Order: sequence, then structure tokens, then C-alpha cells
Amino acid sequence: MRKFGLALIAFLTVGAAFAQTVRFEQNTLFVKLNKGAELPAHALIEDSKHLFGEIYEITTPDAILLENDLRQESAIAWTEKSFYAGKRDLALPEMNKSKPALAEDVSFNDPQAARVWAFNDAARFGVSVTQAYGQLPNRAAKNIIVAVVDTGVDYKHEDLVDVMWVNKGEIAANGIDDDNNGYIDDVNGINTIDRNADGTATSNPMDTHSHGTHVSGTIGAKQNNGKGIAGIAANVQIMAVRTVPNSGDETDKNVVESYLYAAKNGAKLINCSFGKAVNEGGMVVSEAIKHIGETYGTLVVAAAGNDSWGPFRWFDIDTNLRYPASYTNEHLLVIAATQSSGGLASFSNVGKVNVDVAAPGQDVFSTTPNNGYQSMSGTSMATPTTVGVAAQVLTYYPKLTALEIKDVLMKSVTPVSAFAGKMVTGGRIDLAAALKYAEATYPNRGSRIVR
Ligand SMILES: [Ca+2]
Ligand SMILES: [Ca+2]
Ligand SMILES: [Ca+2]
Repeated sequence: MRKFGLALIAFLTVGAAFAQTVRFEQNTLFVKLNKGAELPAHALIEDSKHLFGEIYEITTPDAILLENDLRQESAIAWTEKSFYAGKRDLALPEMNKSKPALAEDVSFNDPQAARVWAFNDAARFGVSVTQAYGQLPNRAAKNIIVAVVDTGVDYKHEDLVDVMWVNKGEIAANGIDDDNNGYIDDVNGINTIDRNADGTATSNPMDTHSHGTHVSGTIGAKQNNGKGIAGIAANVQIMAVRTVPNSGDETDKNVVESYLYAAKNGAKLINCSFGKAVNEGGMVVSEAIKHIGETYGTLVVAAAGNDSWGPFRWFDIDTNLRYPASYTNEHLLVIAATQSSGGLASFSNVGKVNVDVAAPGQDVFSTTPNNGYQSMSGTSMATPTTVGVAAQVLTYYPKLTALEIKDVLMKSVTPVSAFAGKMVTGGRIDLAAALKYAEATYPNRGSRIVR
């Protein structure tokens, strides 16, 4: 049995009058080797796992001592500890806090679909879902796998059970890793928080919060089943990856493992409705985003964060860094949140370099555990709105690369003058416009024409 000790160090930020506590896993160290070099032998290396490229995850009884020694070695490009995000509040269900607009002209038969105001067209500040479904491309619809890396997903929810990703190579509950992907009985996804005695992630990603279940419904709640709401995407399969504890205190190690699992098992989009303020380097997470983007065509879509106080003080993540949102990775799309009256949500972070687009994120009505439905607000909710739009575009243009689907979403925004200078595009995403842009710009990435 491995010990998962916790080490604490404190440092004083230069120029800041307060100490920030940085916590990391005592028994994990990431190393990147120089090209062609081999991992040096060391008494403090208990185990090493190749992650990708030149990057390894090492199990050690003492990450500090090992790091100090390995930094002297010519074989080592860099070393990095597995940092915790730091505890923080995740979005919670809201009890009738405000009354947003309803969606008009909803074509789905789901009884509460009209509460998803993002379905409205651009003139009514939505992302044109109803309009887009009225004029879908003349192409075959393909299933798209989307990973929700979050607090887990209530995969038994009446409006999610039919849209969960099912690992076809895996036989449930027989204690065997049938598809030999390194995880036993991973039928709907994995749980990196709960690990077996040998350190491998377990496979029950049930949500014990509500955050990840809410995110999942926005992306892909079952349409036209006469229950609950409708998700934005019609042909999506939700892969559940439980990595964010209810305290919000996820580790770099678990985030990297989640990204790699999602991409290797077919996810084209990763919904990343979490982030952190402190990041001592963050190289391994950033390199993982690059690796899966280039190797598997997987795009990470991340929340900008919720530190703003509206017009009094927009919180700018170009200068006040939030991770992963502030990474400069190409294979990353970062999302601000809008409200149903059209403006930016007062909590939404901004950044004319690091934030890419805006999407509905305030008063978002979606699924919560135990067949529930409630509203939540946050850039955490704007992110799955965007992922739902992206998945619906990929359904008809499944050969788009990660950078191409990002380009489609960014080039097809509805410009909003108040958003100029607050994000790269200065606009709100739009499904109808994105589908048109994809057909006009990337027809060779589309599925076969059917009518
Ligand atoms: Ca397996
Ligand atoms: Ca099995
Ligand atoms: Ca439904």
C-alpha cells in the first residue's frame, strides 16, 4: 500500500503582503528527460511510469529530496511536483435566485427544455440552438465522445443514462481489465480520486457533489425523451472522469491522468470546468494538453474562472493567472460567461489574450443528481454550453482537428461591443453560425452527404 502523504510549504510572493500555501503530493514527481536521455537510477525512485514524450511520473517516498538530486542530472530537462489546486467553492444549485428569460420556439418535447435560455437565437442572446436544429447540415450524424473531467457524473440520472459513454471493450464488474487500457471495469469512465492499493484509478465515477452532473446535462441531456431538459448536442456520449473532489482540491497528477485517459479512449473534447490560482510551473499539465491535441485531436475547453466583481473590477486572467485557463496552449479554448440579458456575467473573468469566447453561463438550468434539475451559475456552466456547441459541430464535421474546431467556434461568434478587449474574439459563440462556417471553410472535414 502506498502512502499518499501531504507536504506543506509556504512561500511569500514577491511584492505581496501575504503568504500563499502551496501543497503537493509528497510521493509523486514528474520529470522530463532531455531527448535521447535515460532516466537515471536513484534509490528514491520506487516506480516510474512513462506518460508521453519524454515525460515520466515517478513514485517516490520523498519528492523534495529526489527533486533536489535529479535537478543536478544532465539527463533531466525539468522536474515538477504534483500540486494541489487549493480548496475552493464549486458552483452549487441555486434556489430561484433570479428569473432568466425562457427559450422561445423550442422544438424538443422535453418538458423543461424552455428553461435552457441558451437555445435562443443571437438576437435574444442565446447560441441559436433552436435555429440550428431547424437547418441541420445535409450530412450523416456521427457520435462524438466528450469527457467531463469534474466531480463525477450521476450516470443513472434519467436524462443522462442514455447518453453515457460505454466502453465497448470492457465487461462490467468482472474485476478484469478486459480492454487492457490499464483500468479495471471502466465502463463509463474512471475515478482518479479513489485508487486501488496498487495506485491505479478505480472505475466508479459517480458524482457526490452536483457540479459534474450539471455540466453533463448542458452538453448532452437526452433530447426528446419527454423528460427533463435537452442538451445542446444530439449525438454525444458523456465519458465521466471523476477528478475534482467536492472541496475543489484536485491534483496535477489526477488532471494529467484524466486528460490522457480521455484522449486515448476517444474523447474529442474535454470539458474542464475547474481551475486554480497557484501553479508552480504547471509544465506537465500544459504539455499534456499539447500532447493530446496534437496526437489525438482532442481539444480542452476550460472555464475562465469566477473572480470578477463586474464593472467595478473585471478580473483579468492575462495578469492574474488562473490555470489551466491562463496557459498559452494552442489546443485550449477558454470561456467567459454571459447572462440572459446579453451582458457578461458579473462574476466572469476576462482576458484579451487568455480568454477566447463567451457563452451563456448564468442561470443555467440542467441536471443534478437523483433525477433532479436546477439552475447554477458560473464559467463552469458557460464551458459545457460551448462544449455542447462544439460537439454538435463535430457530429457533422468529425474530421476537424482540435485547432480547426477551435477556429470554427472562434470565427463564428456573434460580436458584442461590450466584450471587445475582454477576450480574443469579443463575441458569444453561436451554433447556427458555427455549422455554416464549418461547411463553408472545412467541407472536406465533414461526414458523408446524405440528402
Ligand atoms: Ca479497461
Ligand atoms: Ca471488466
Ligand atoms: Ca430530456
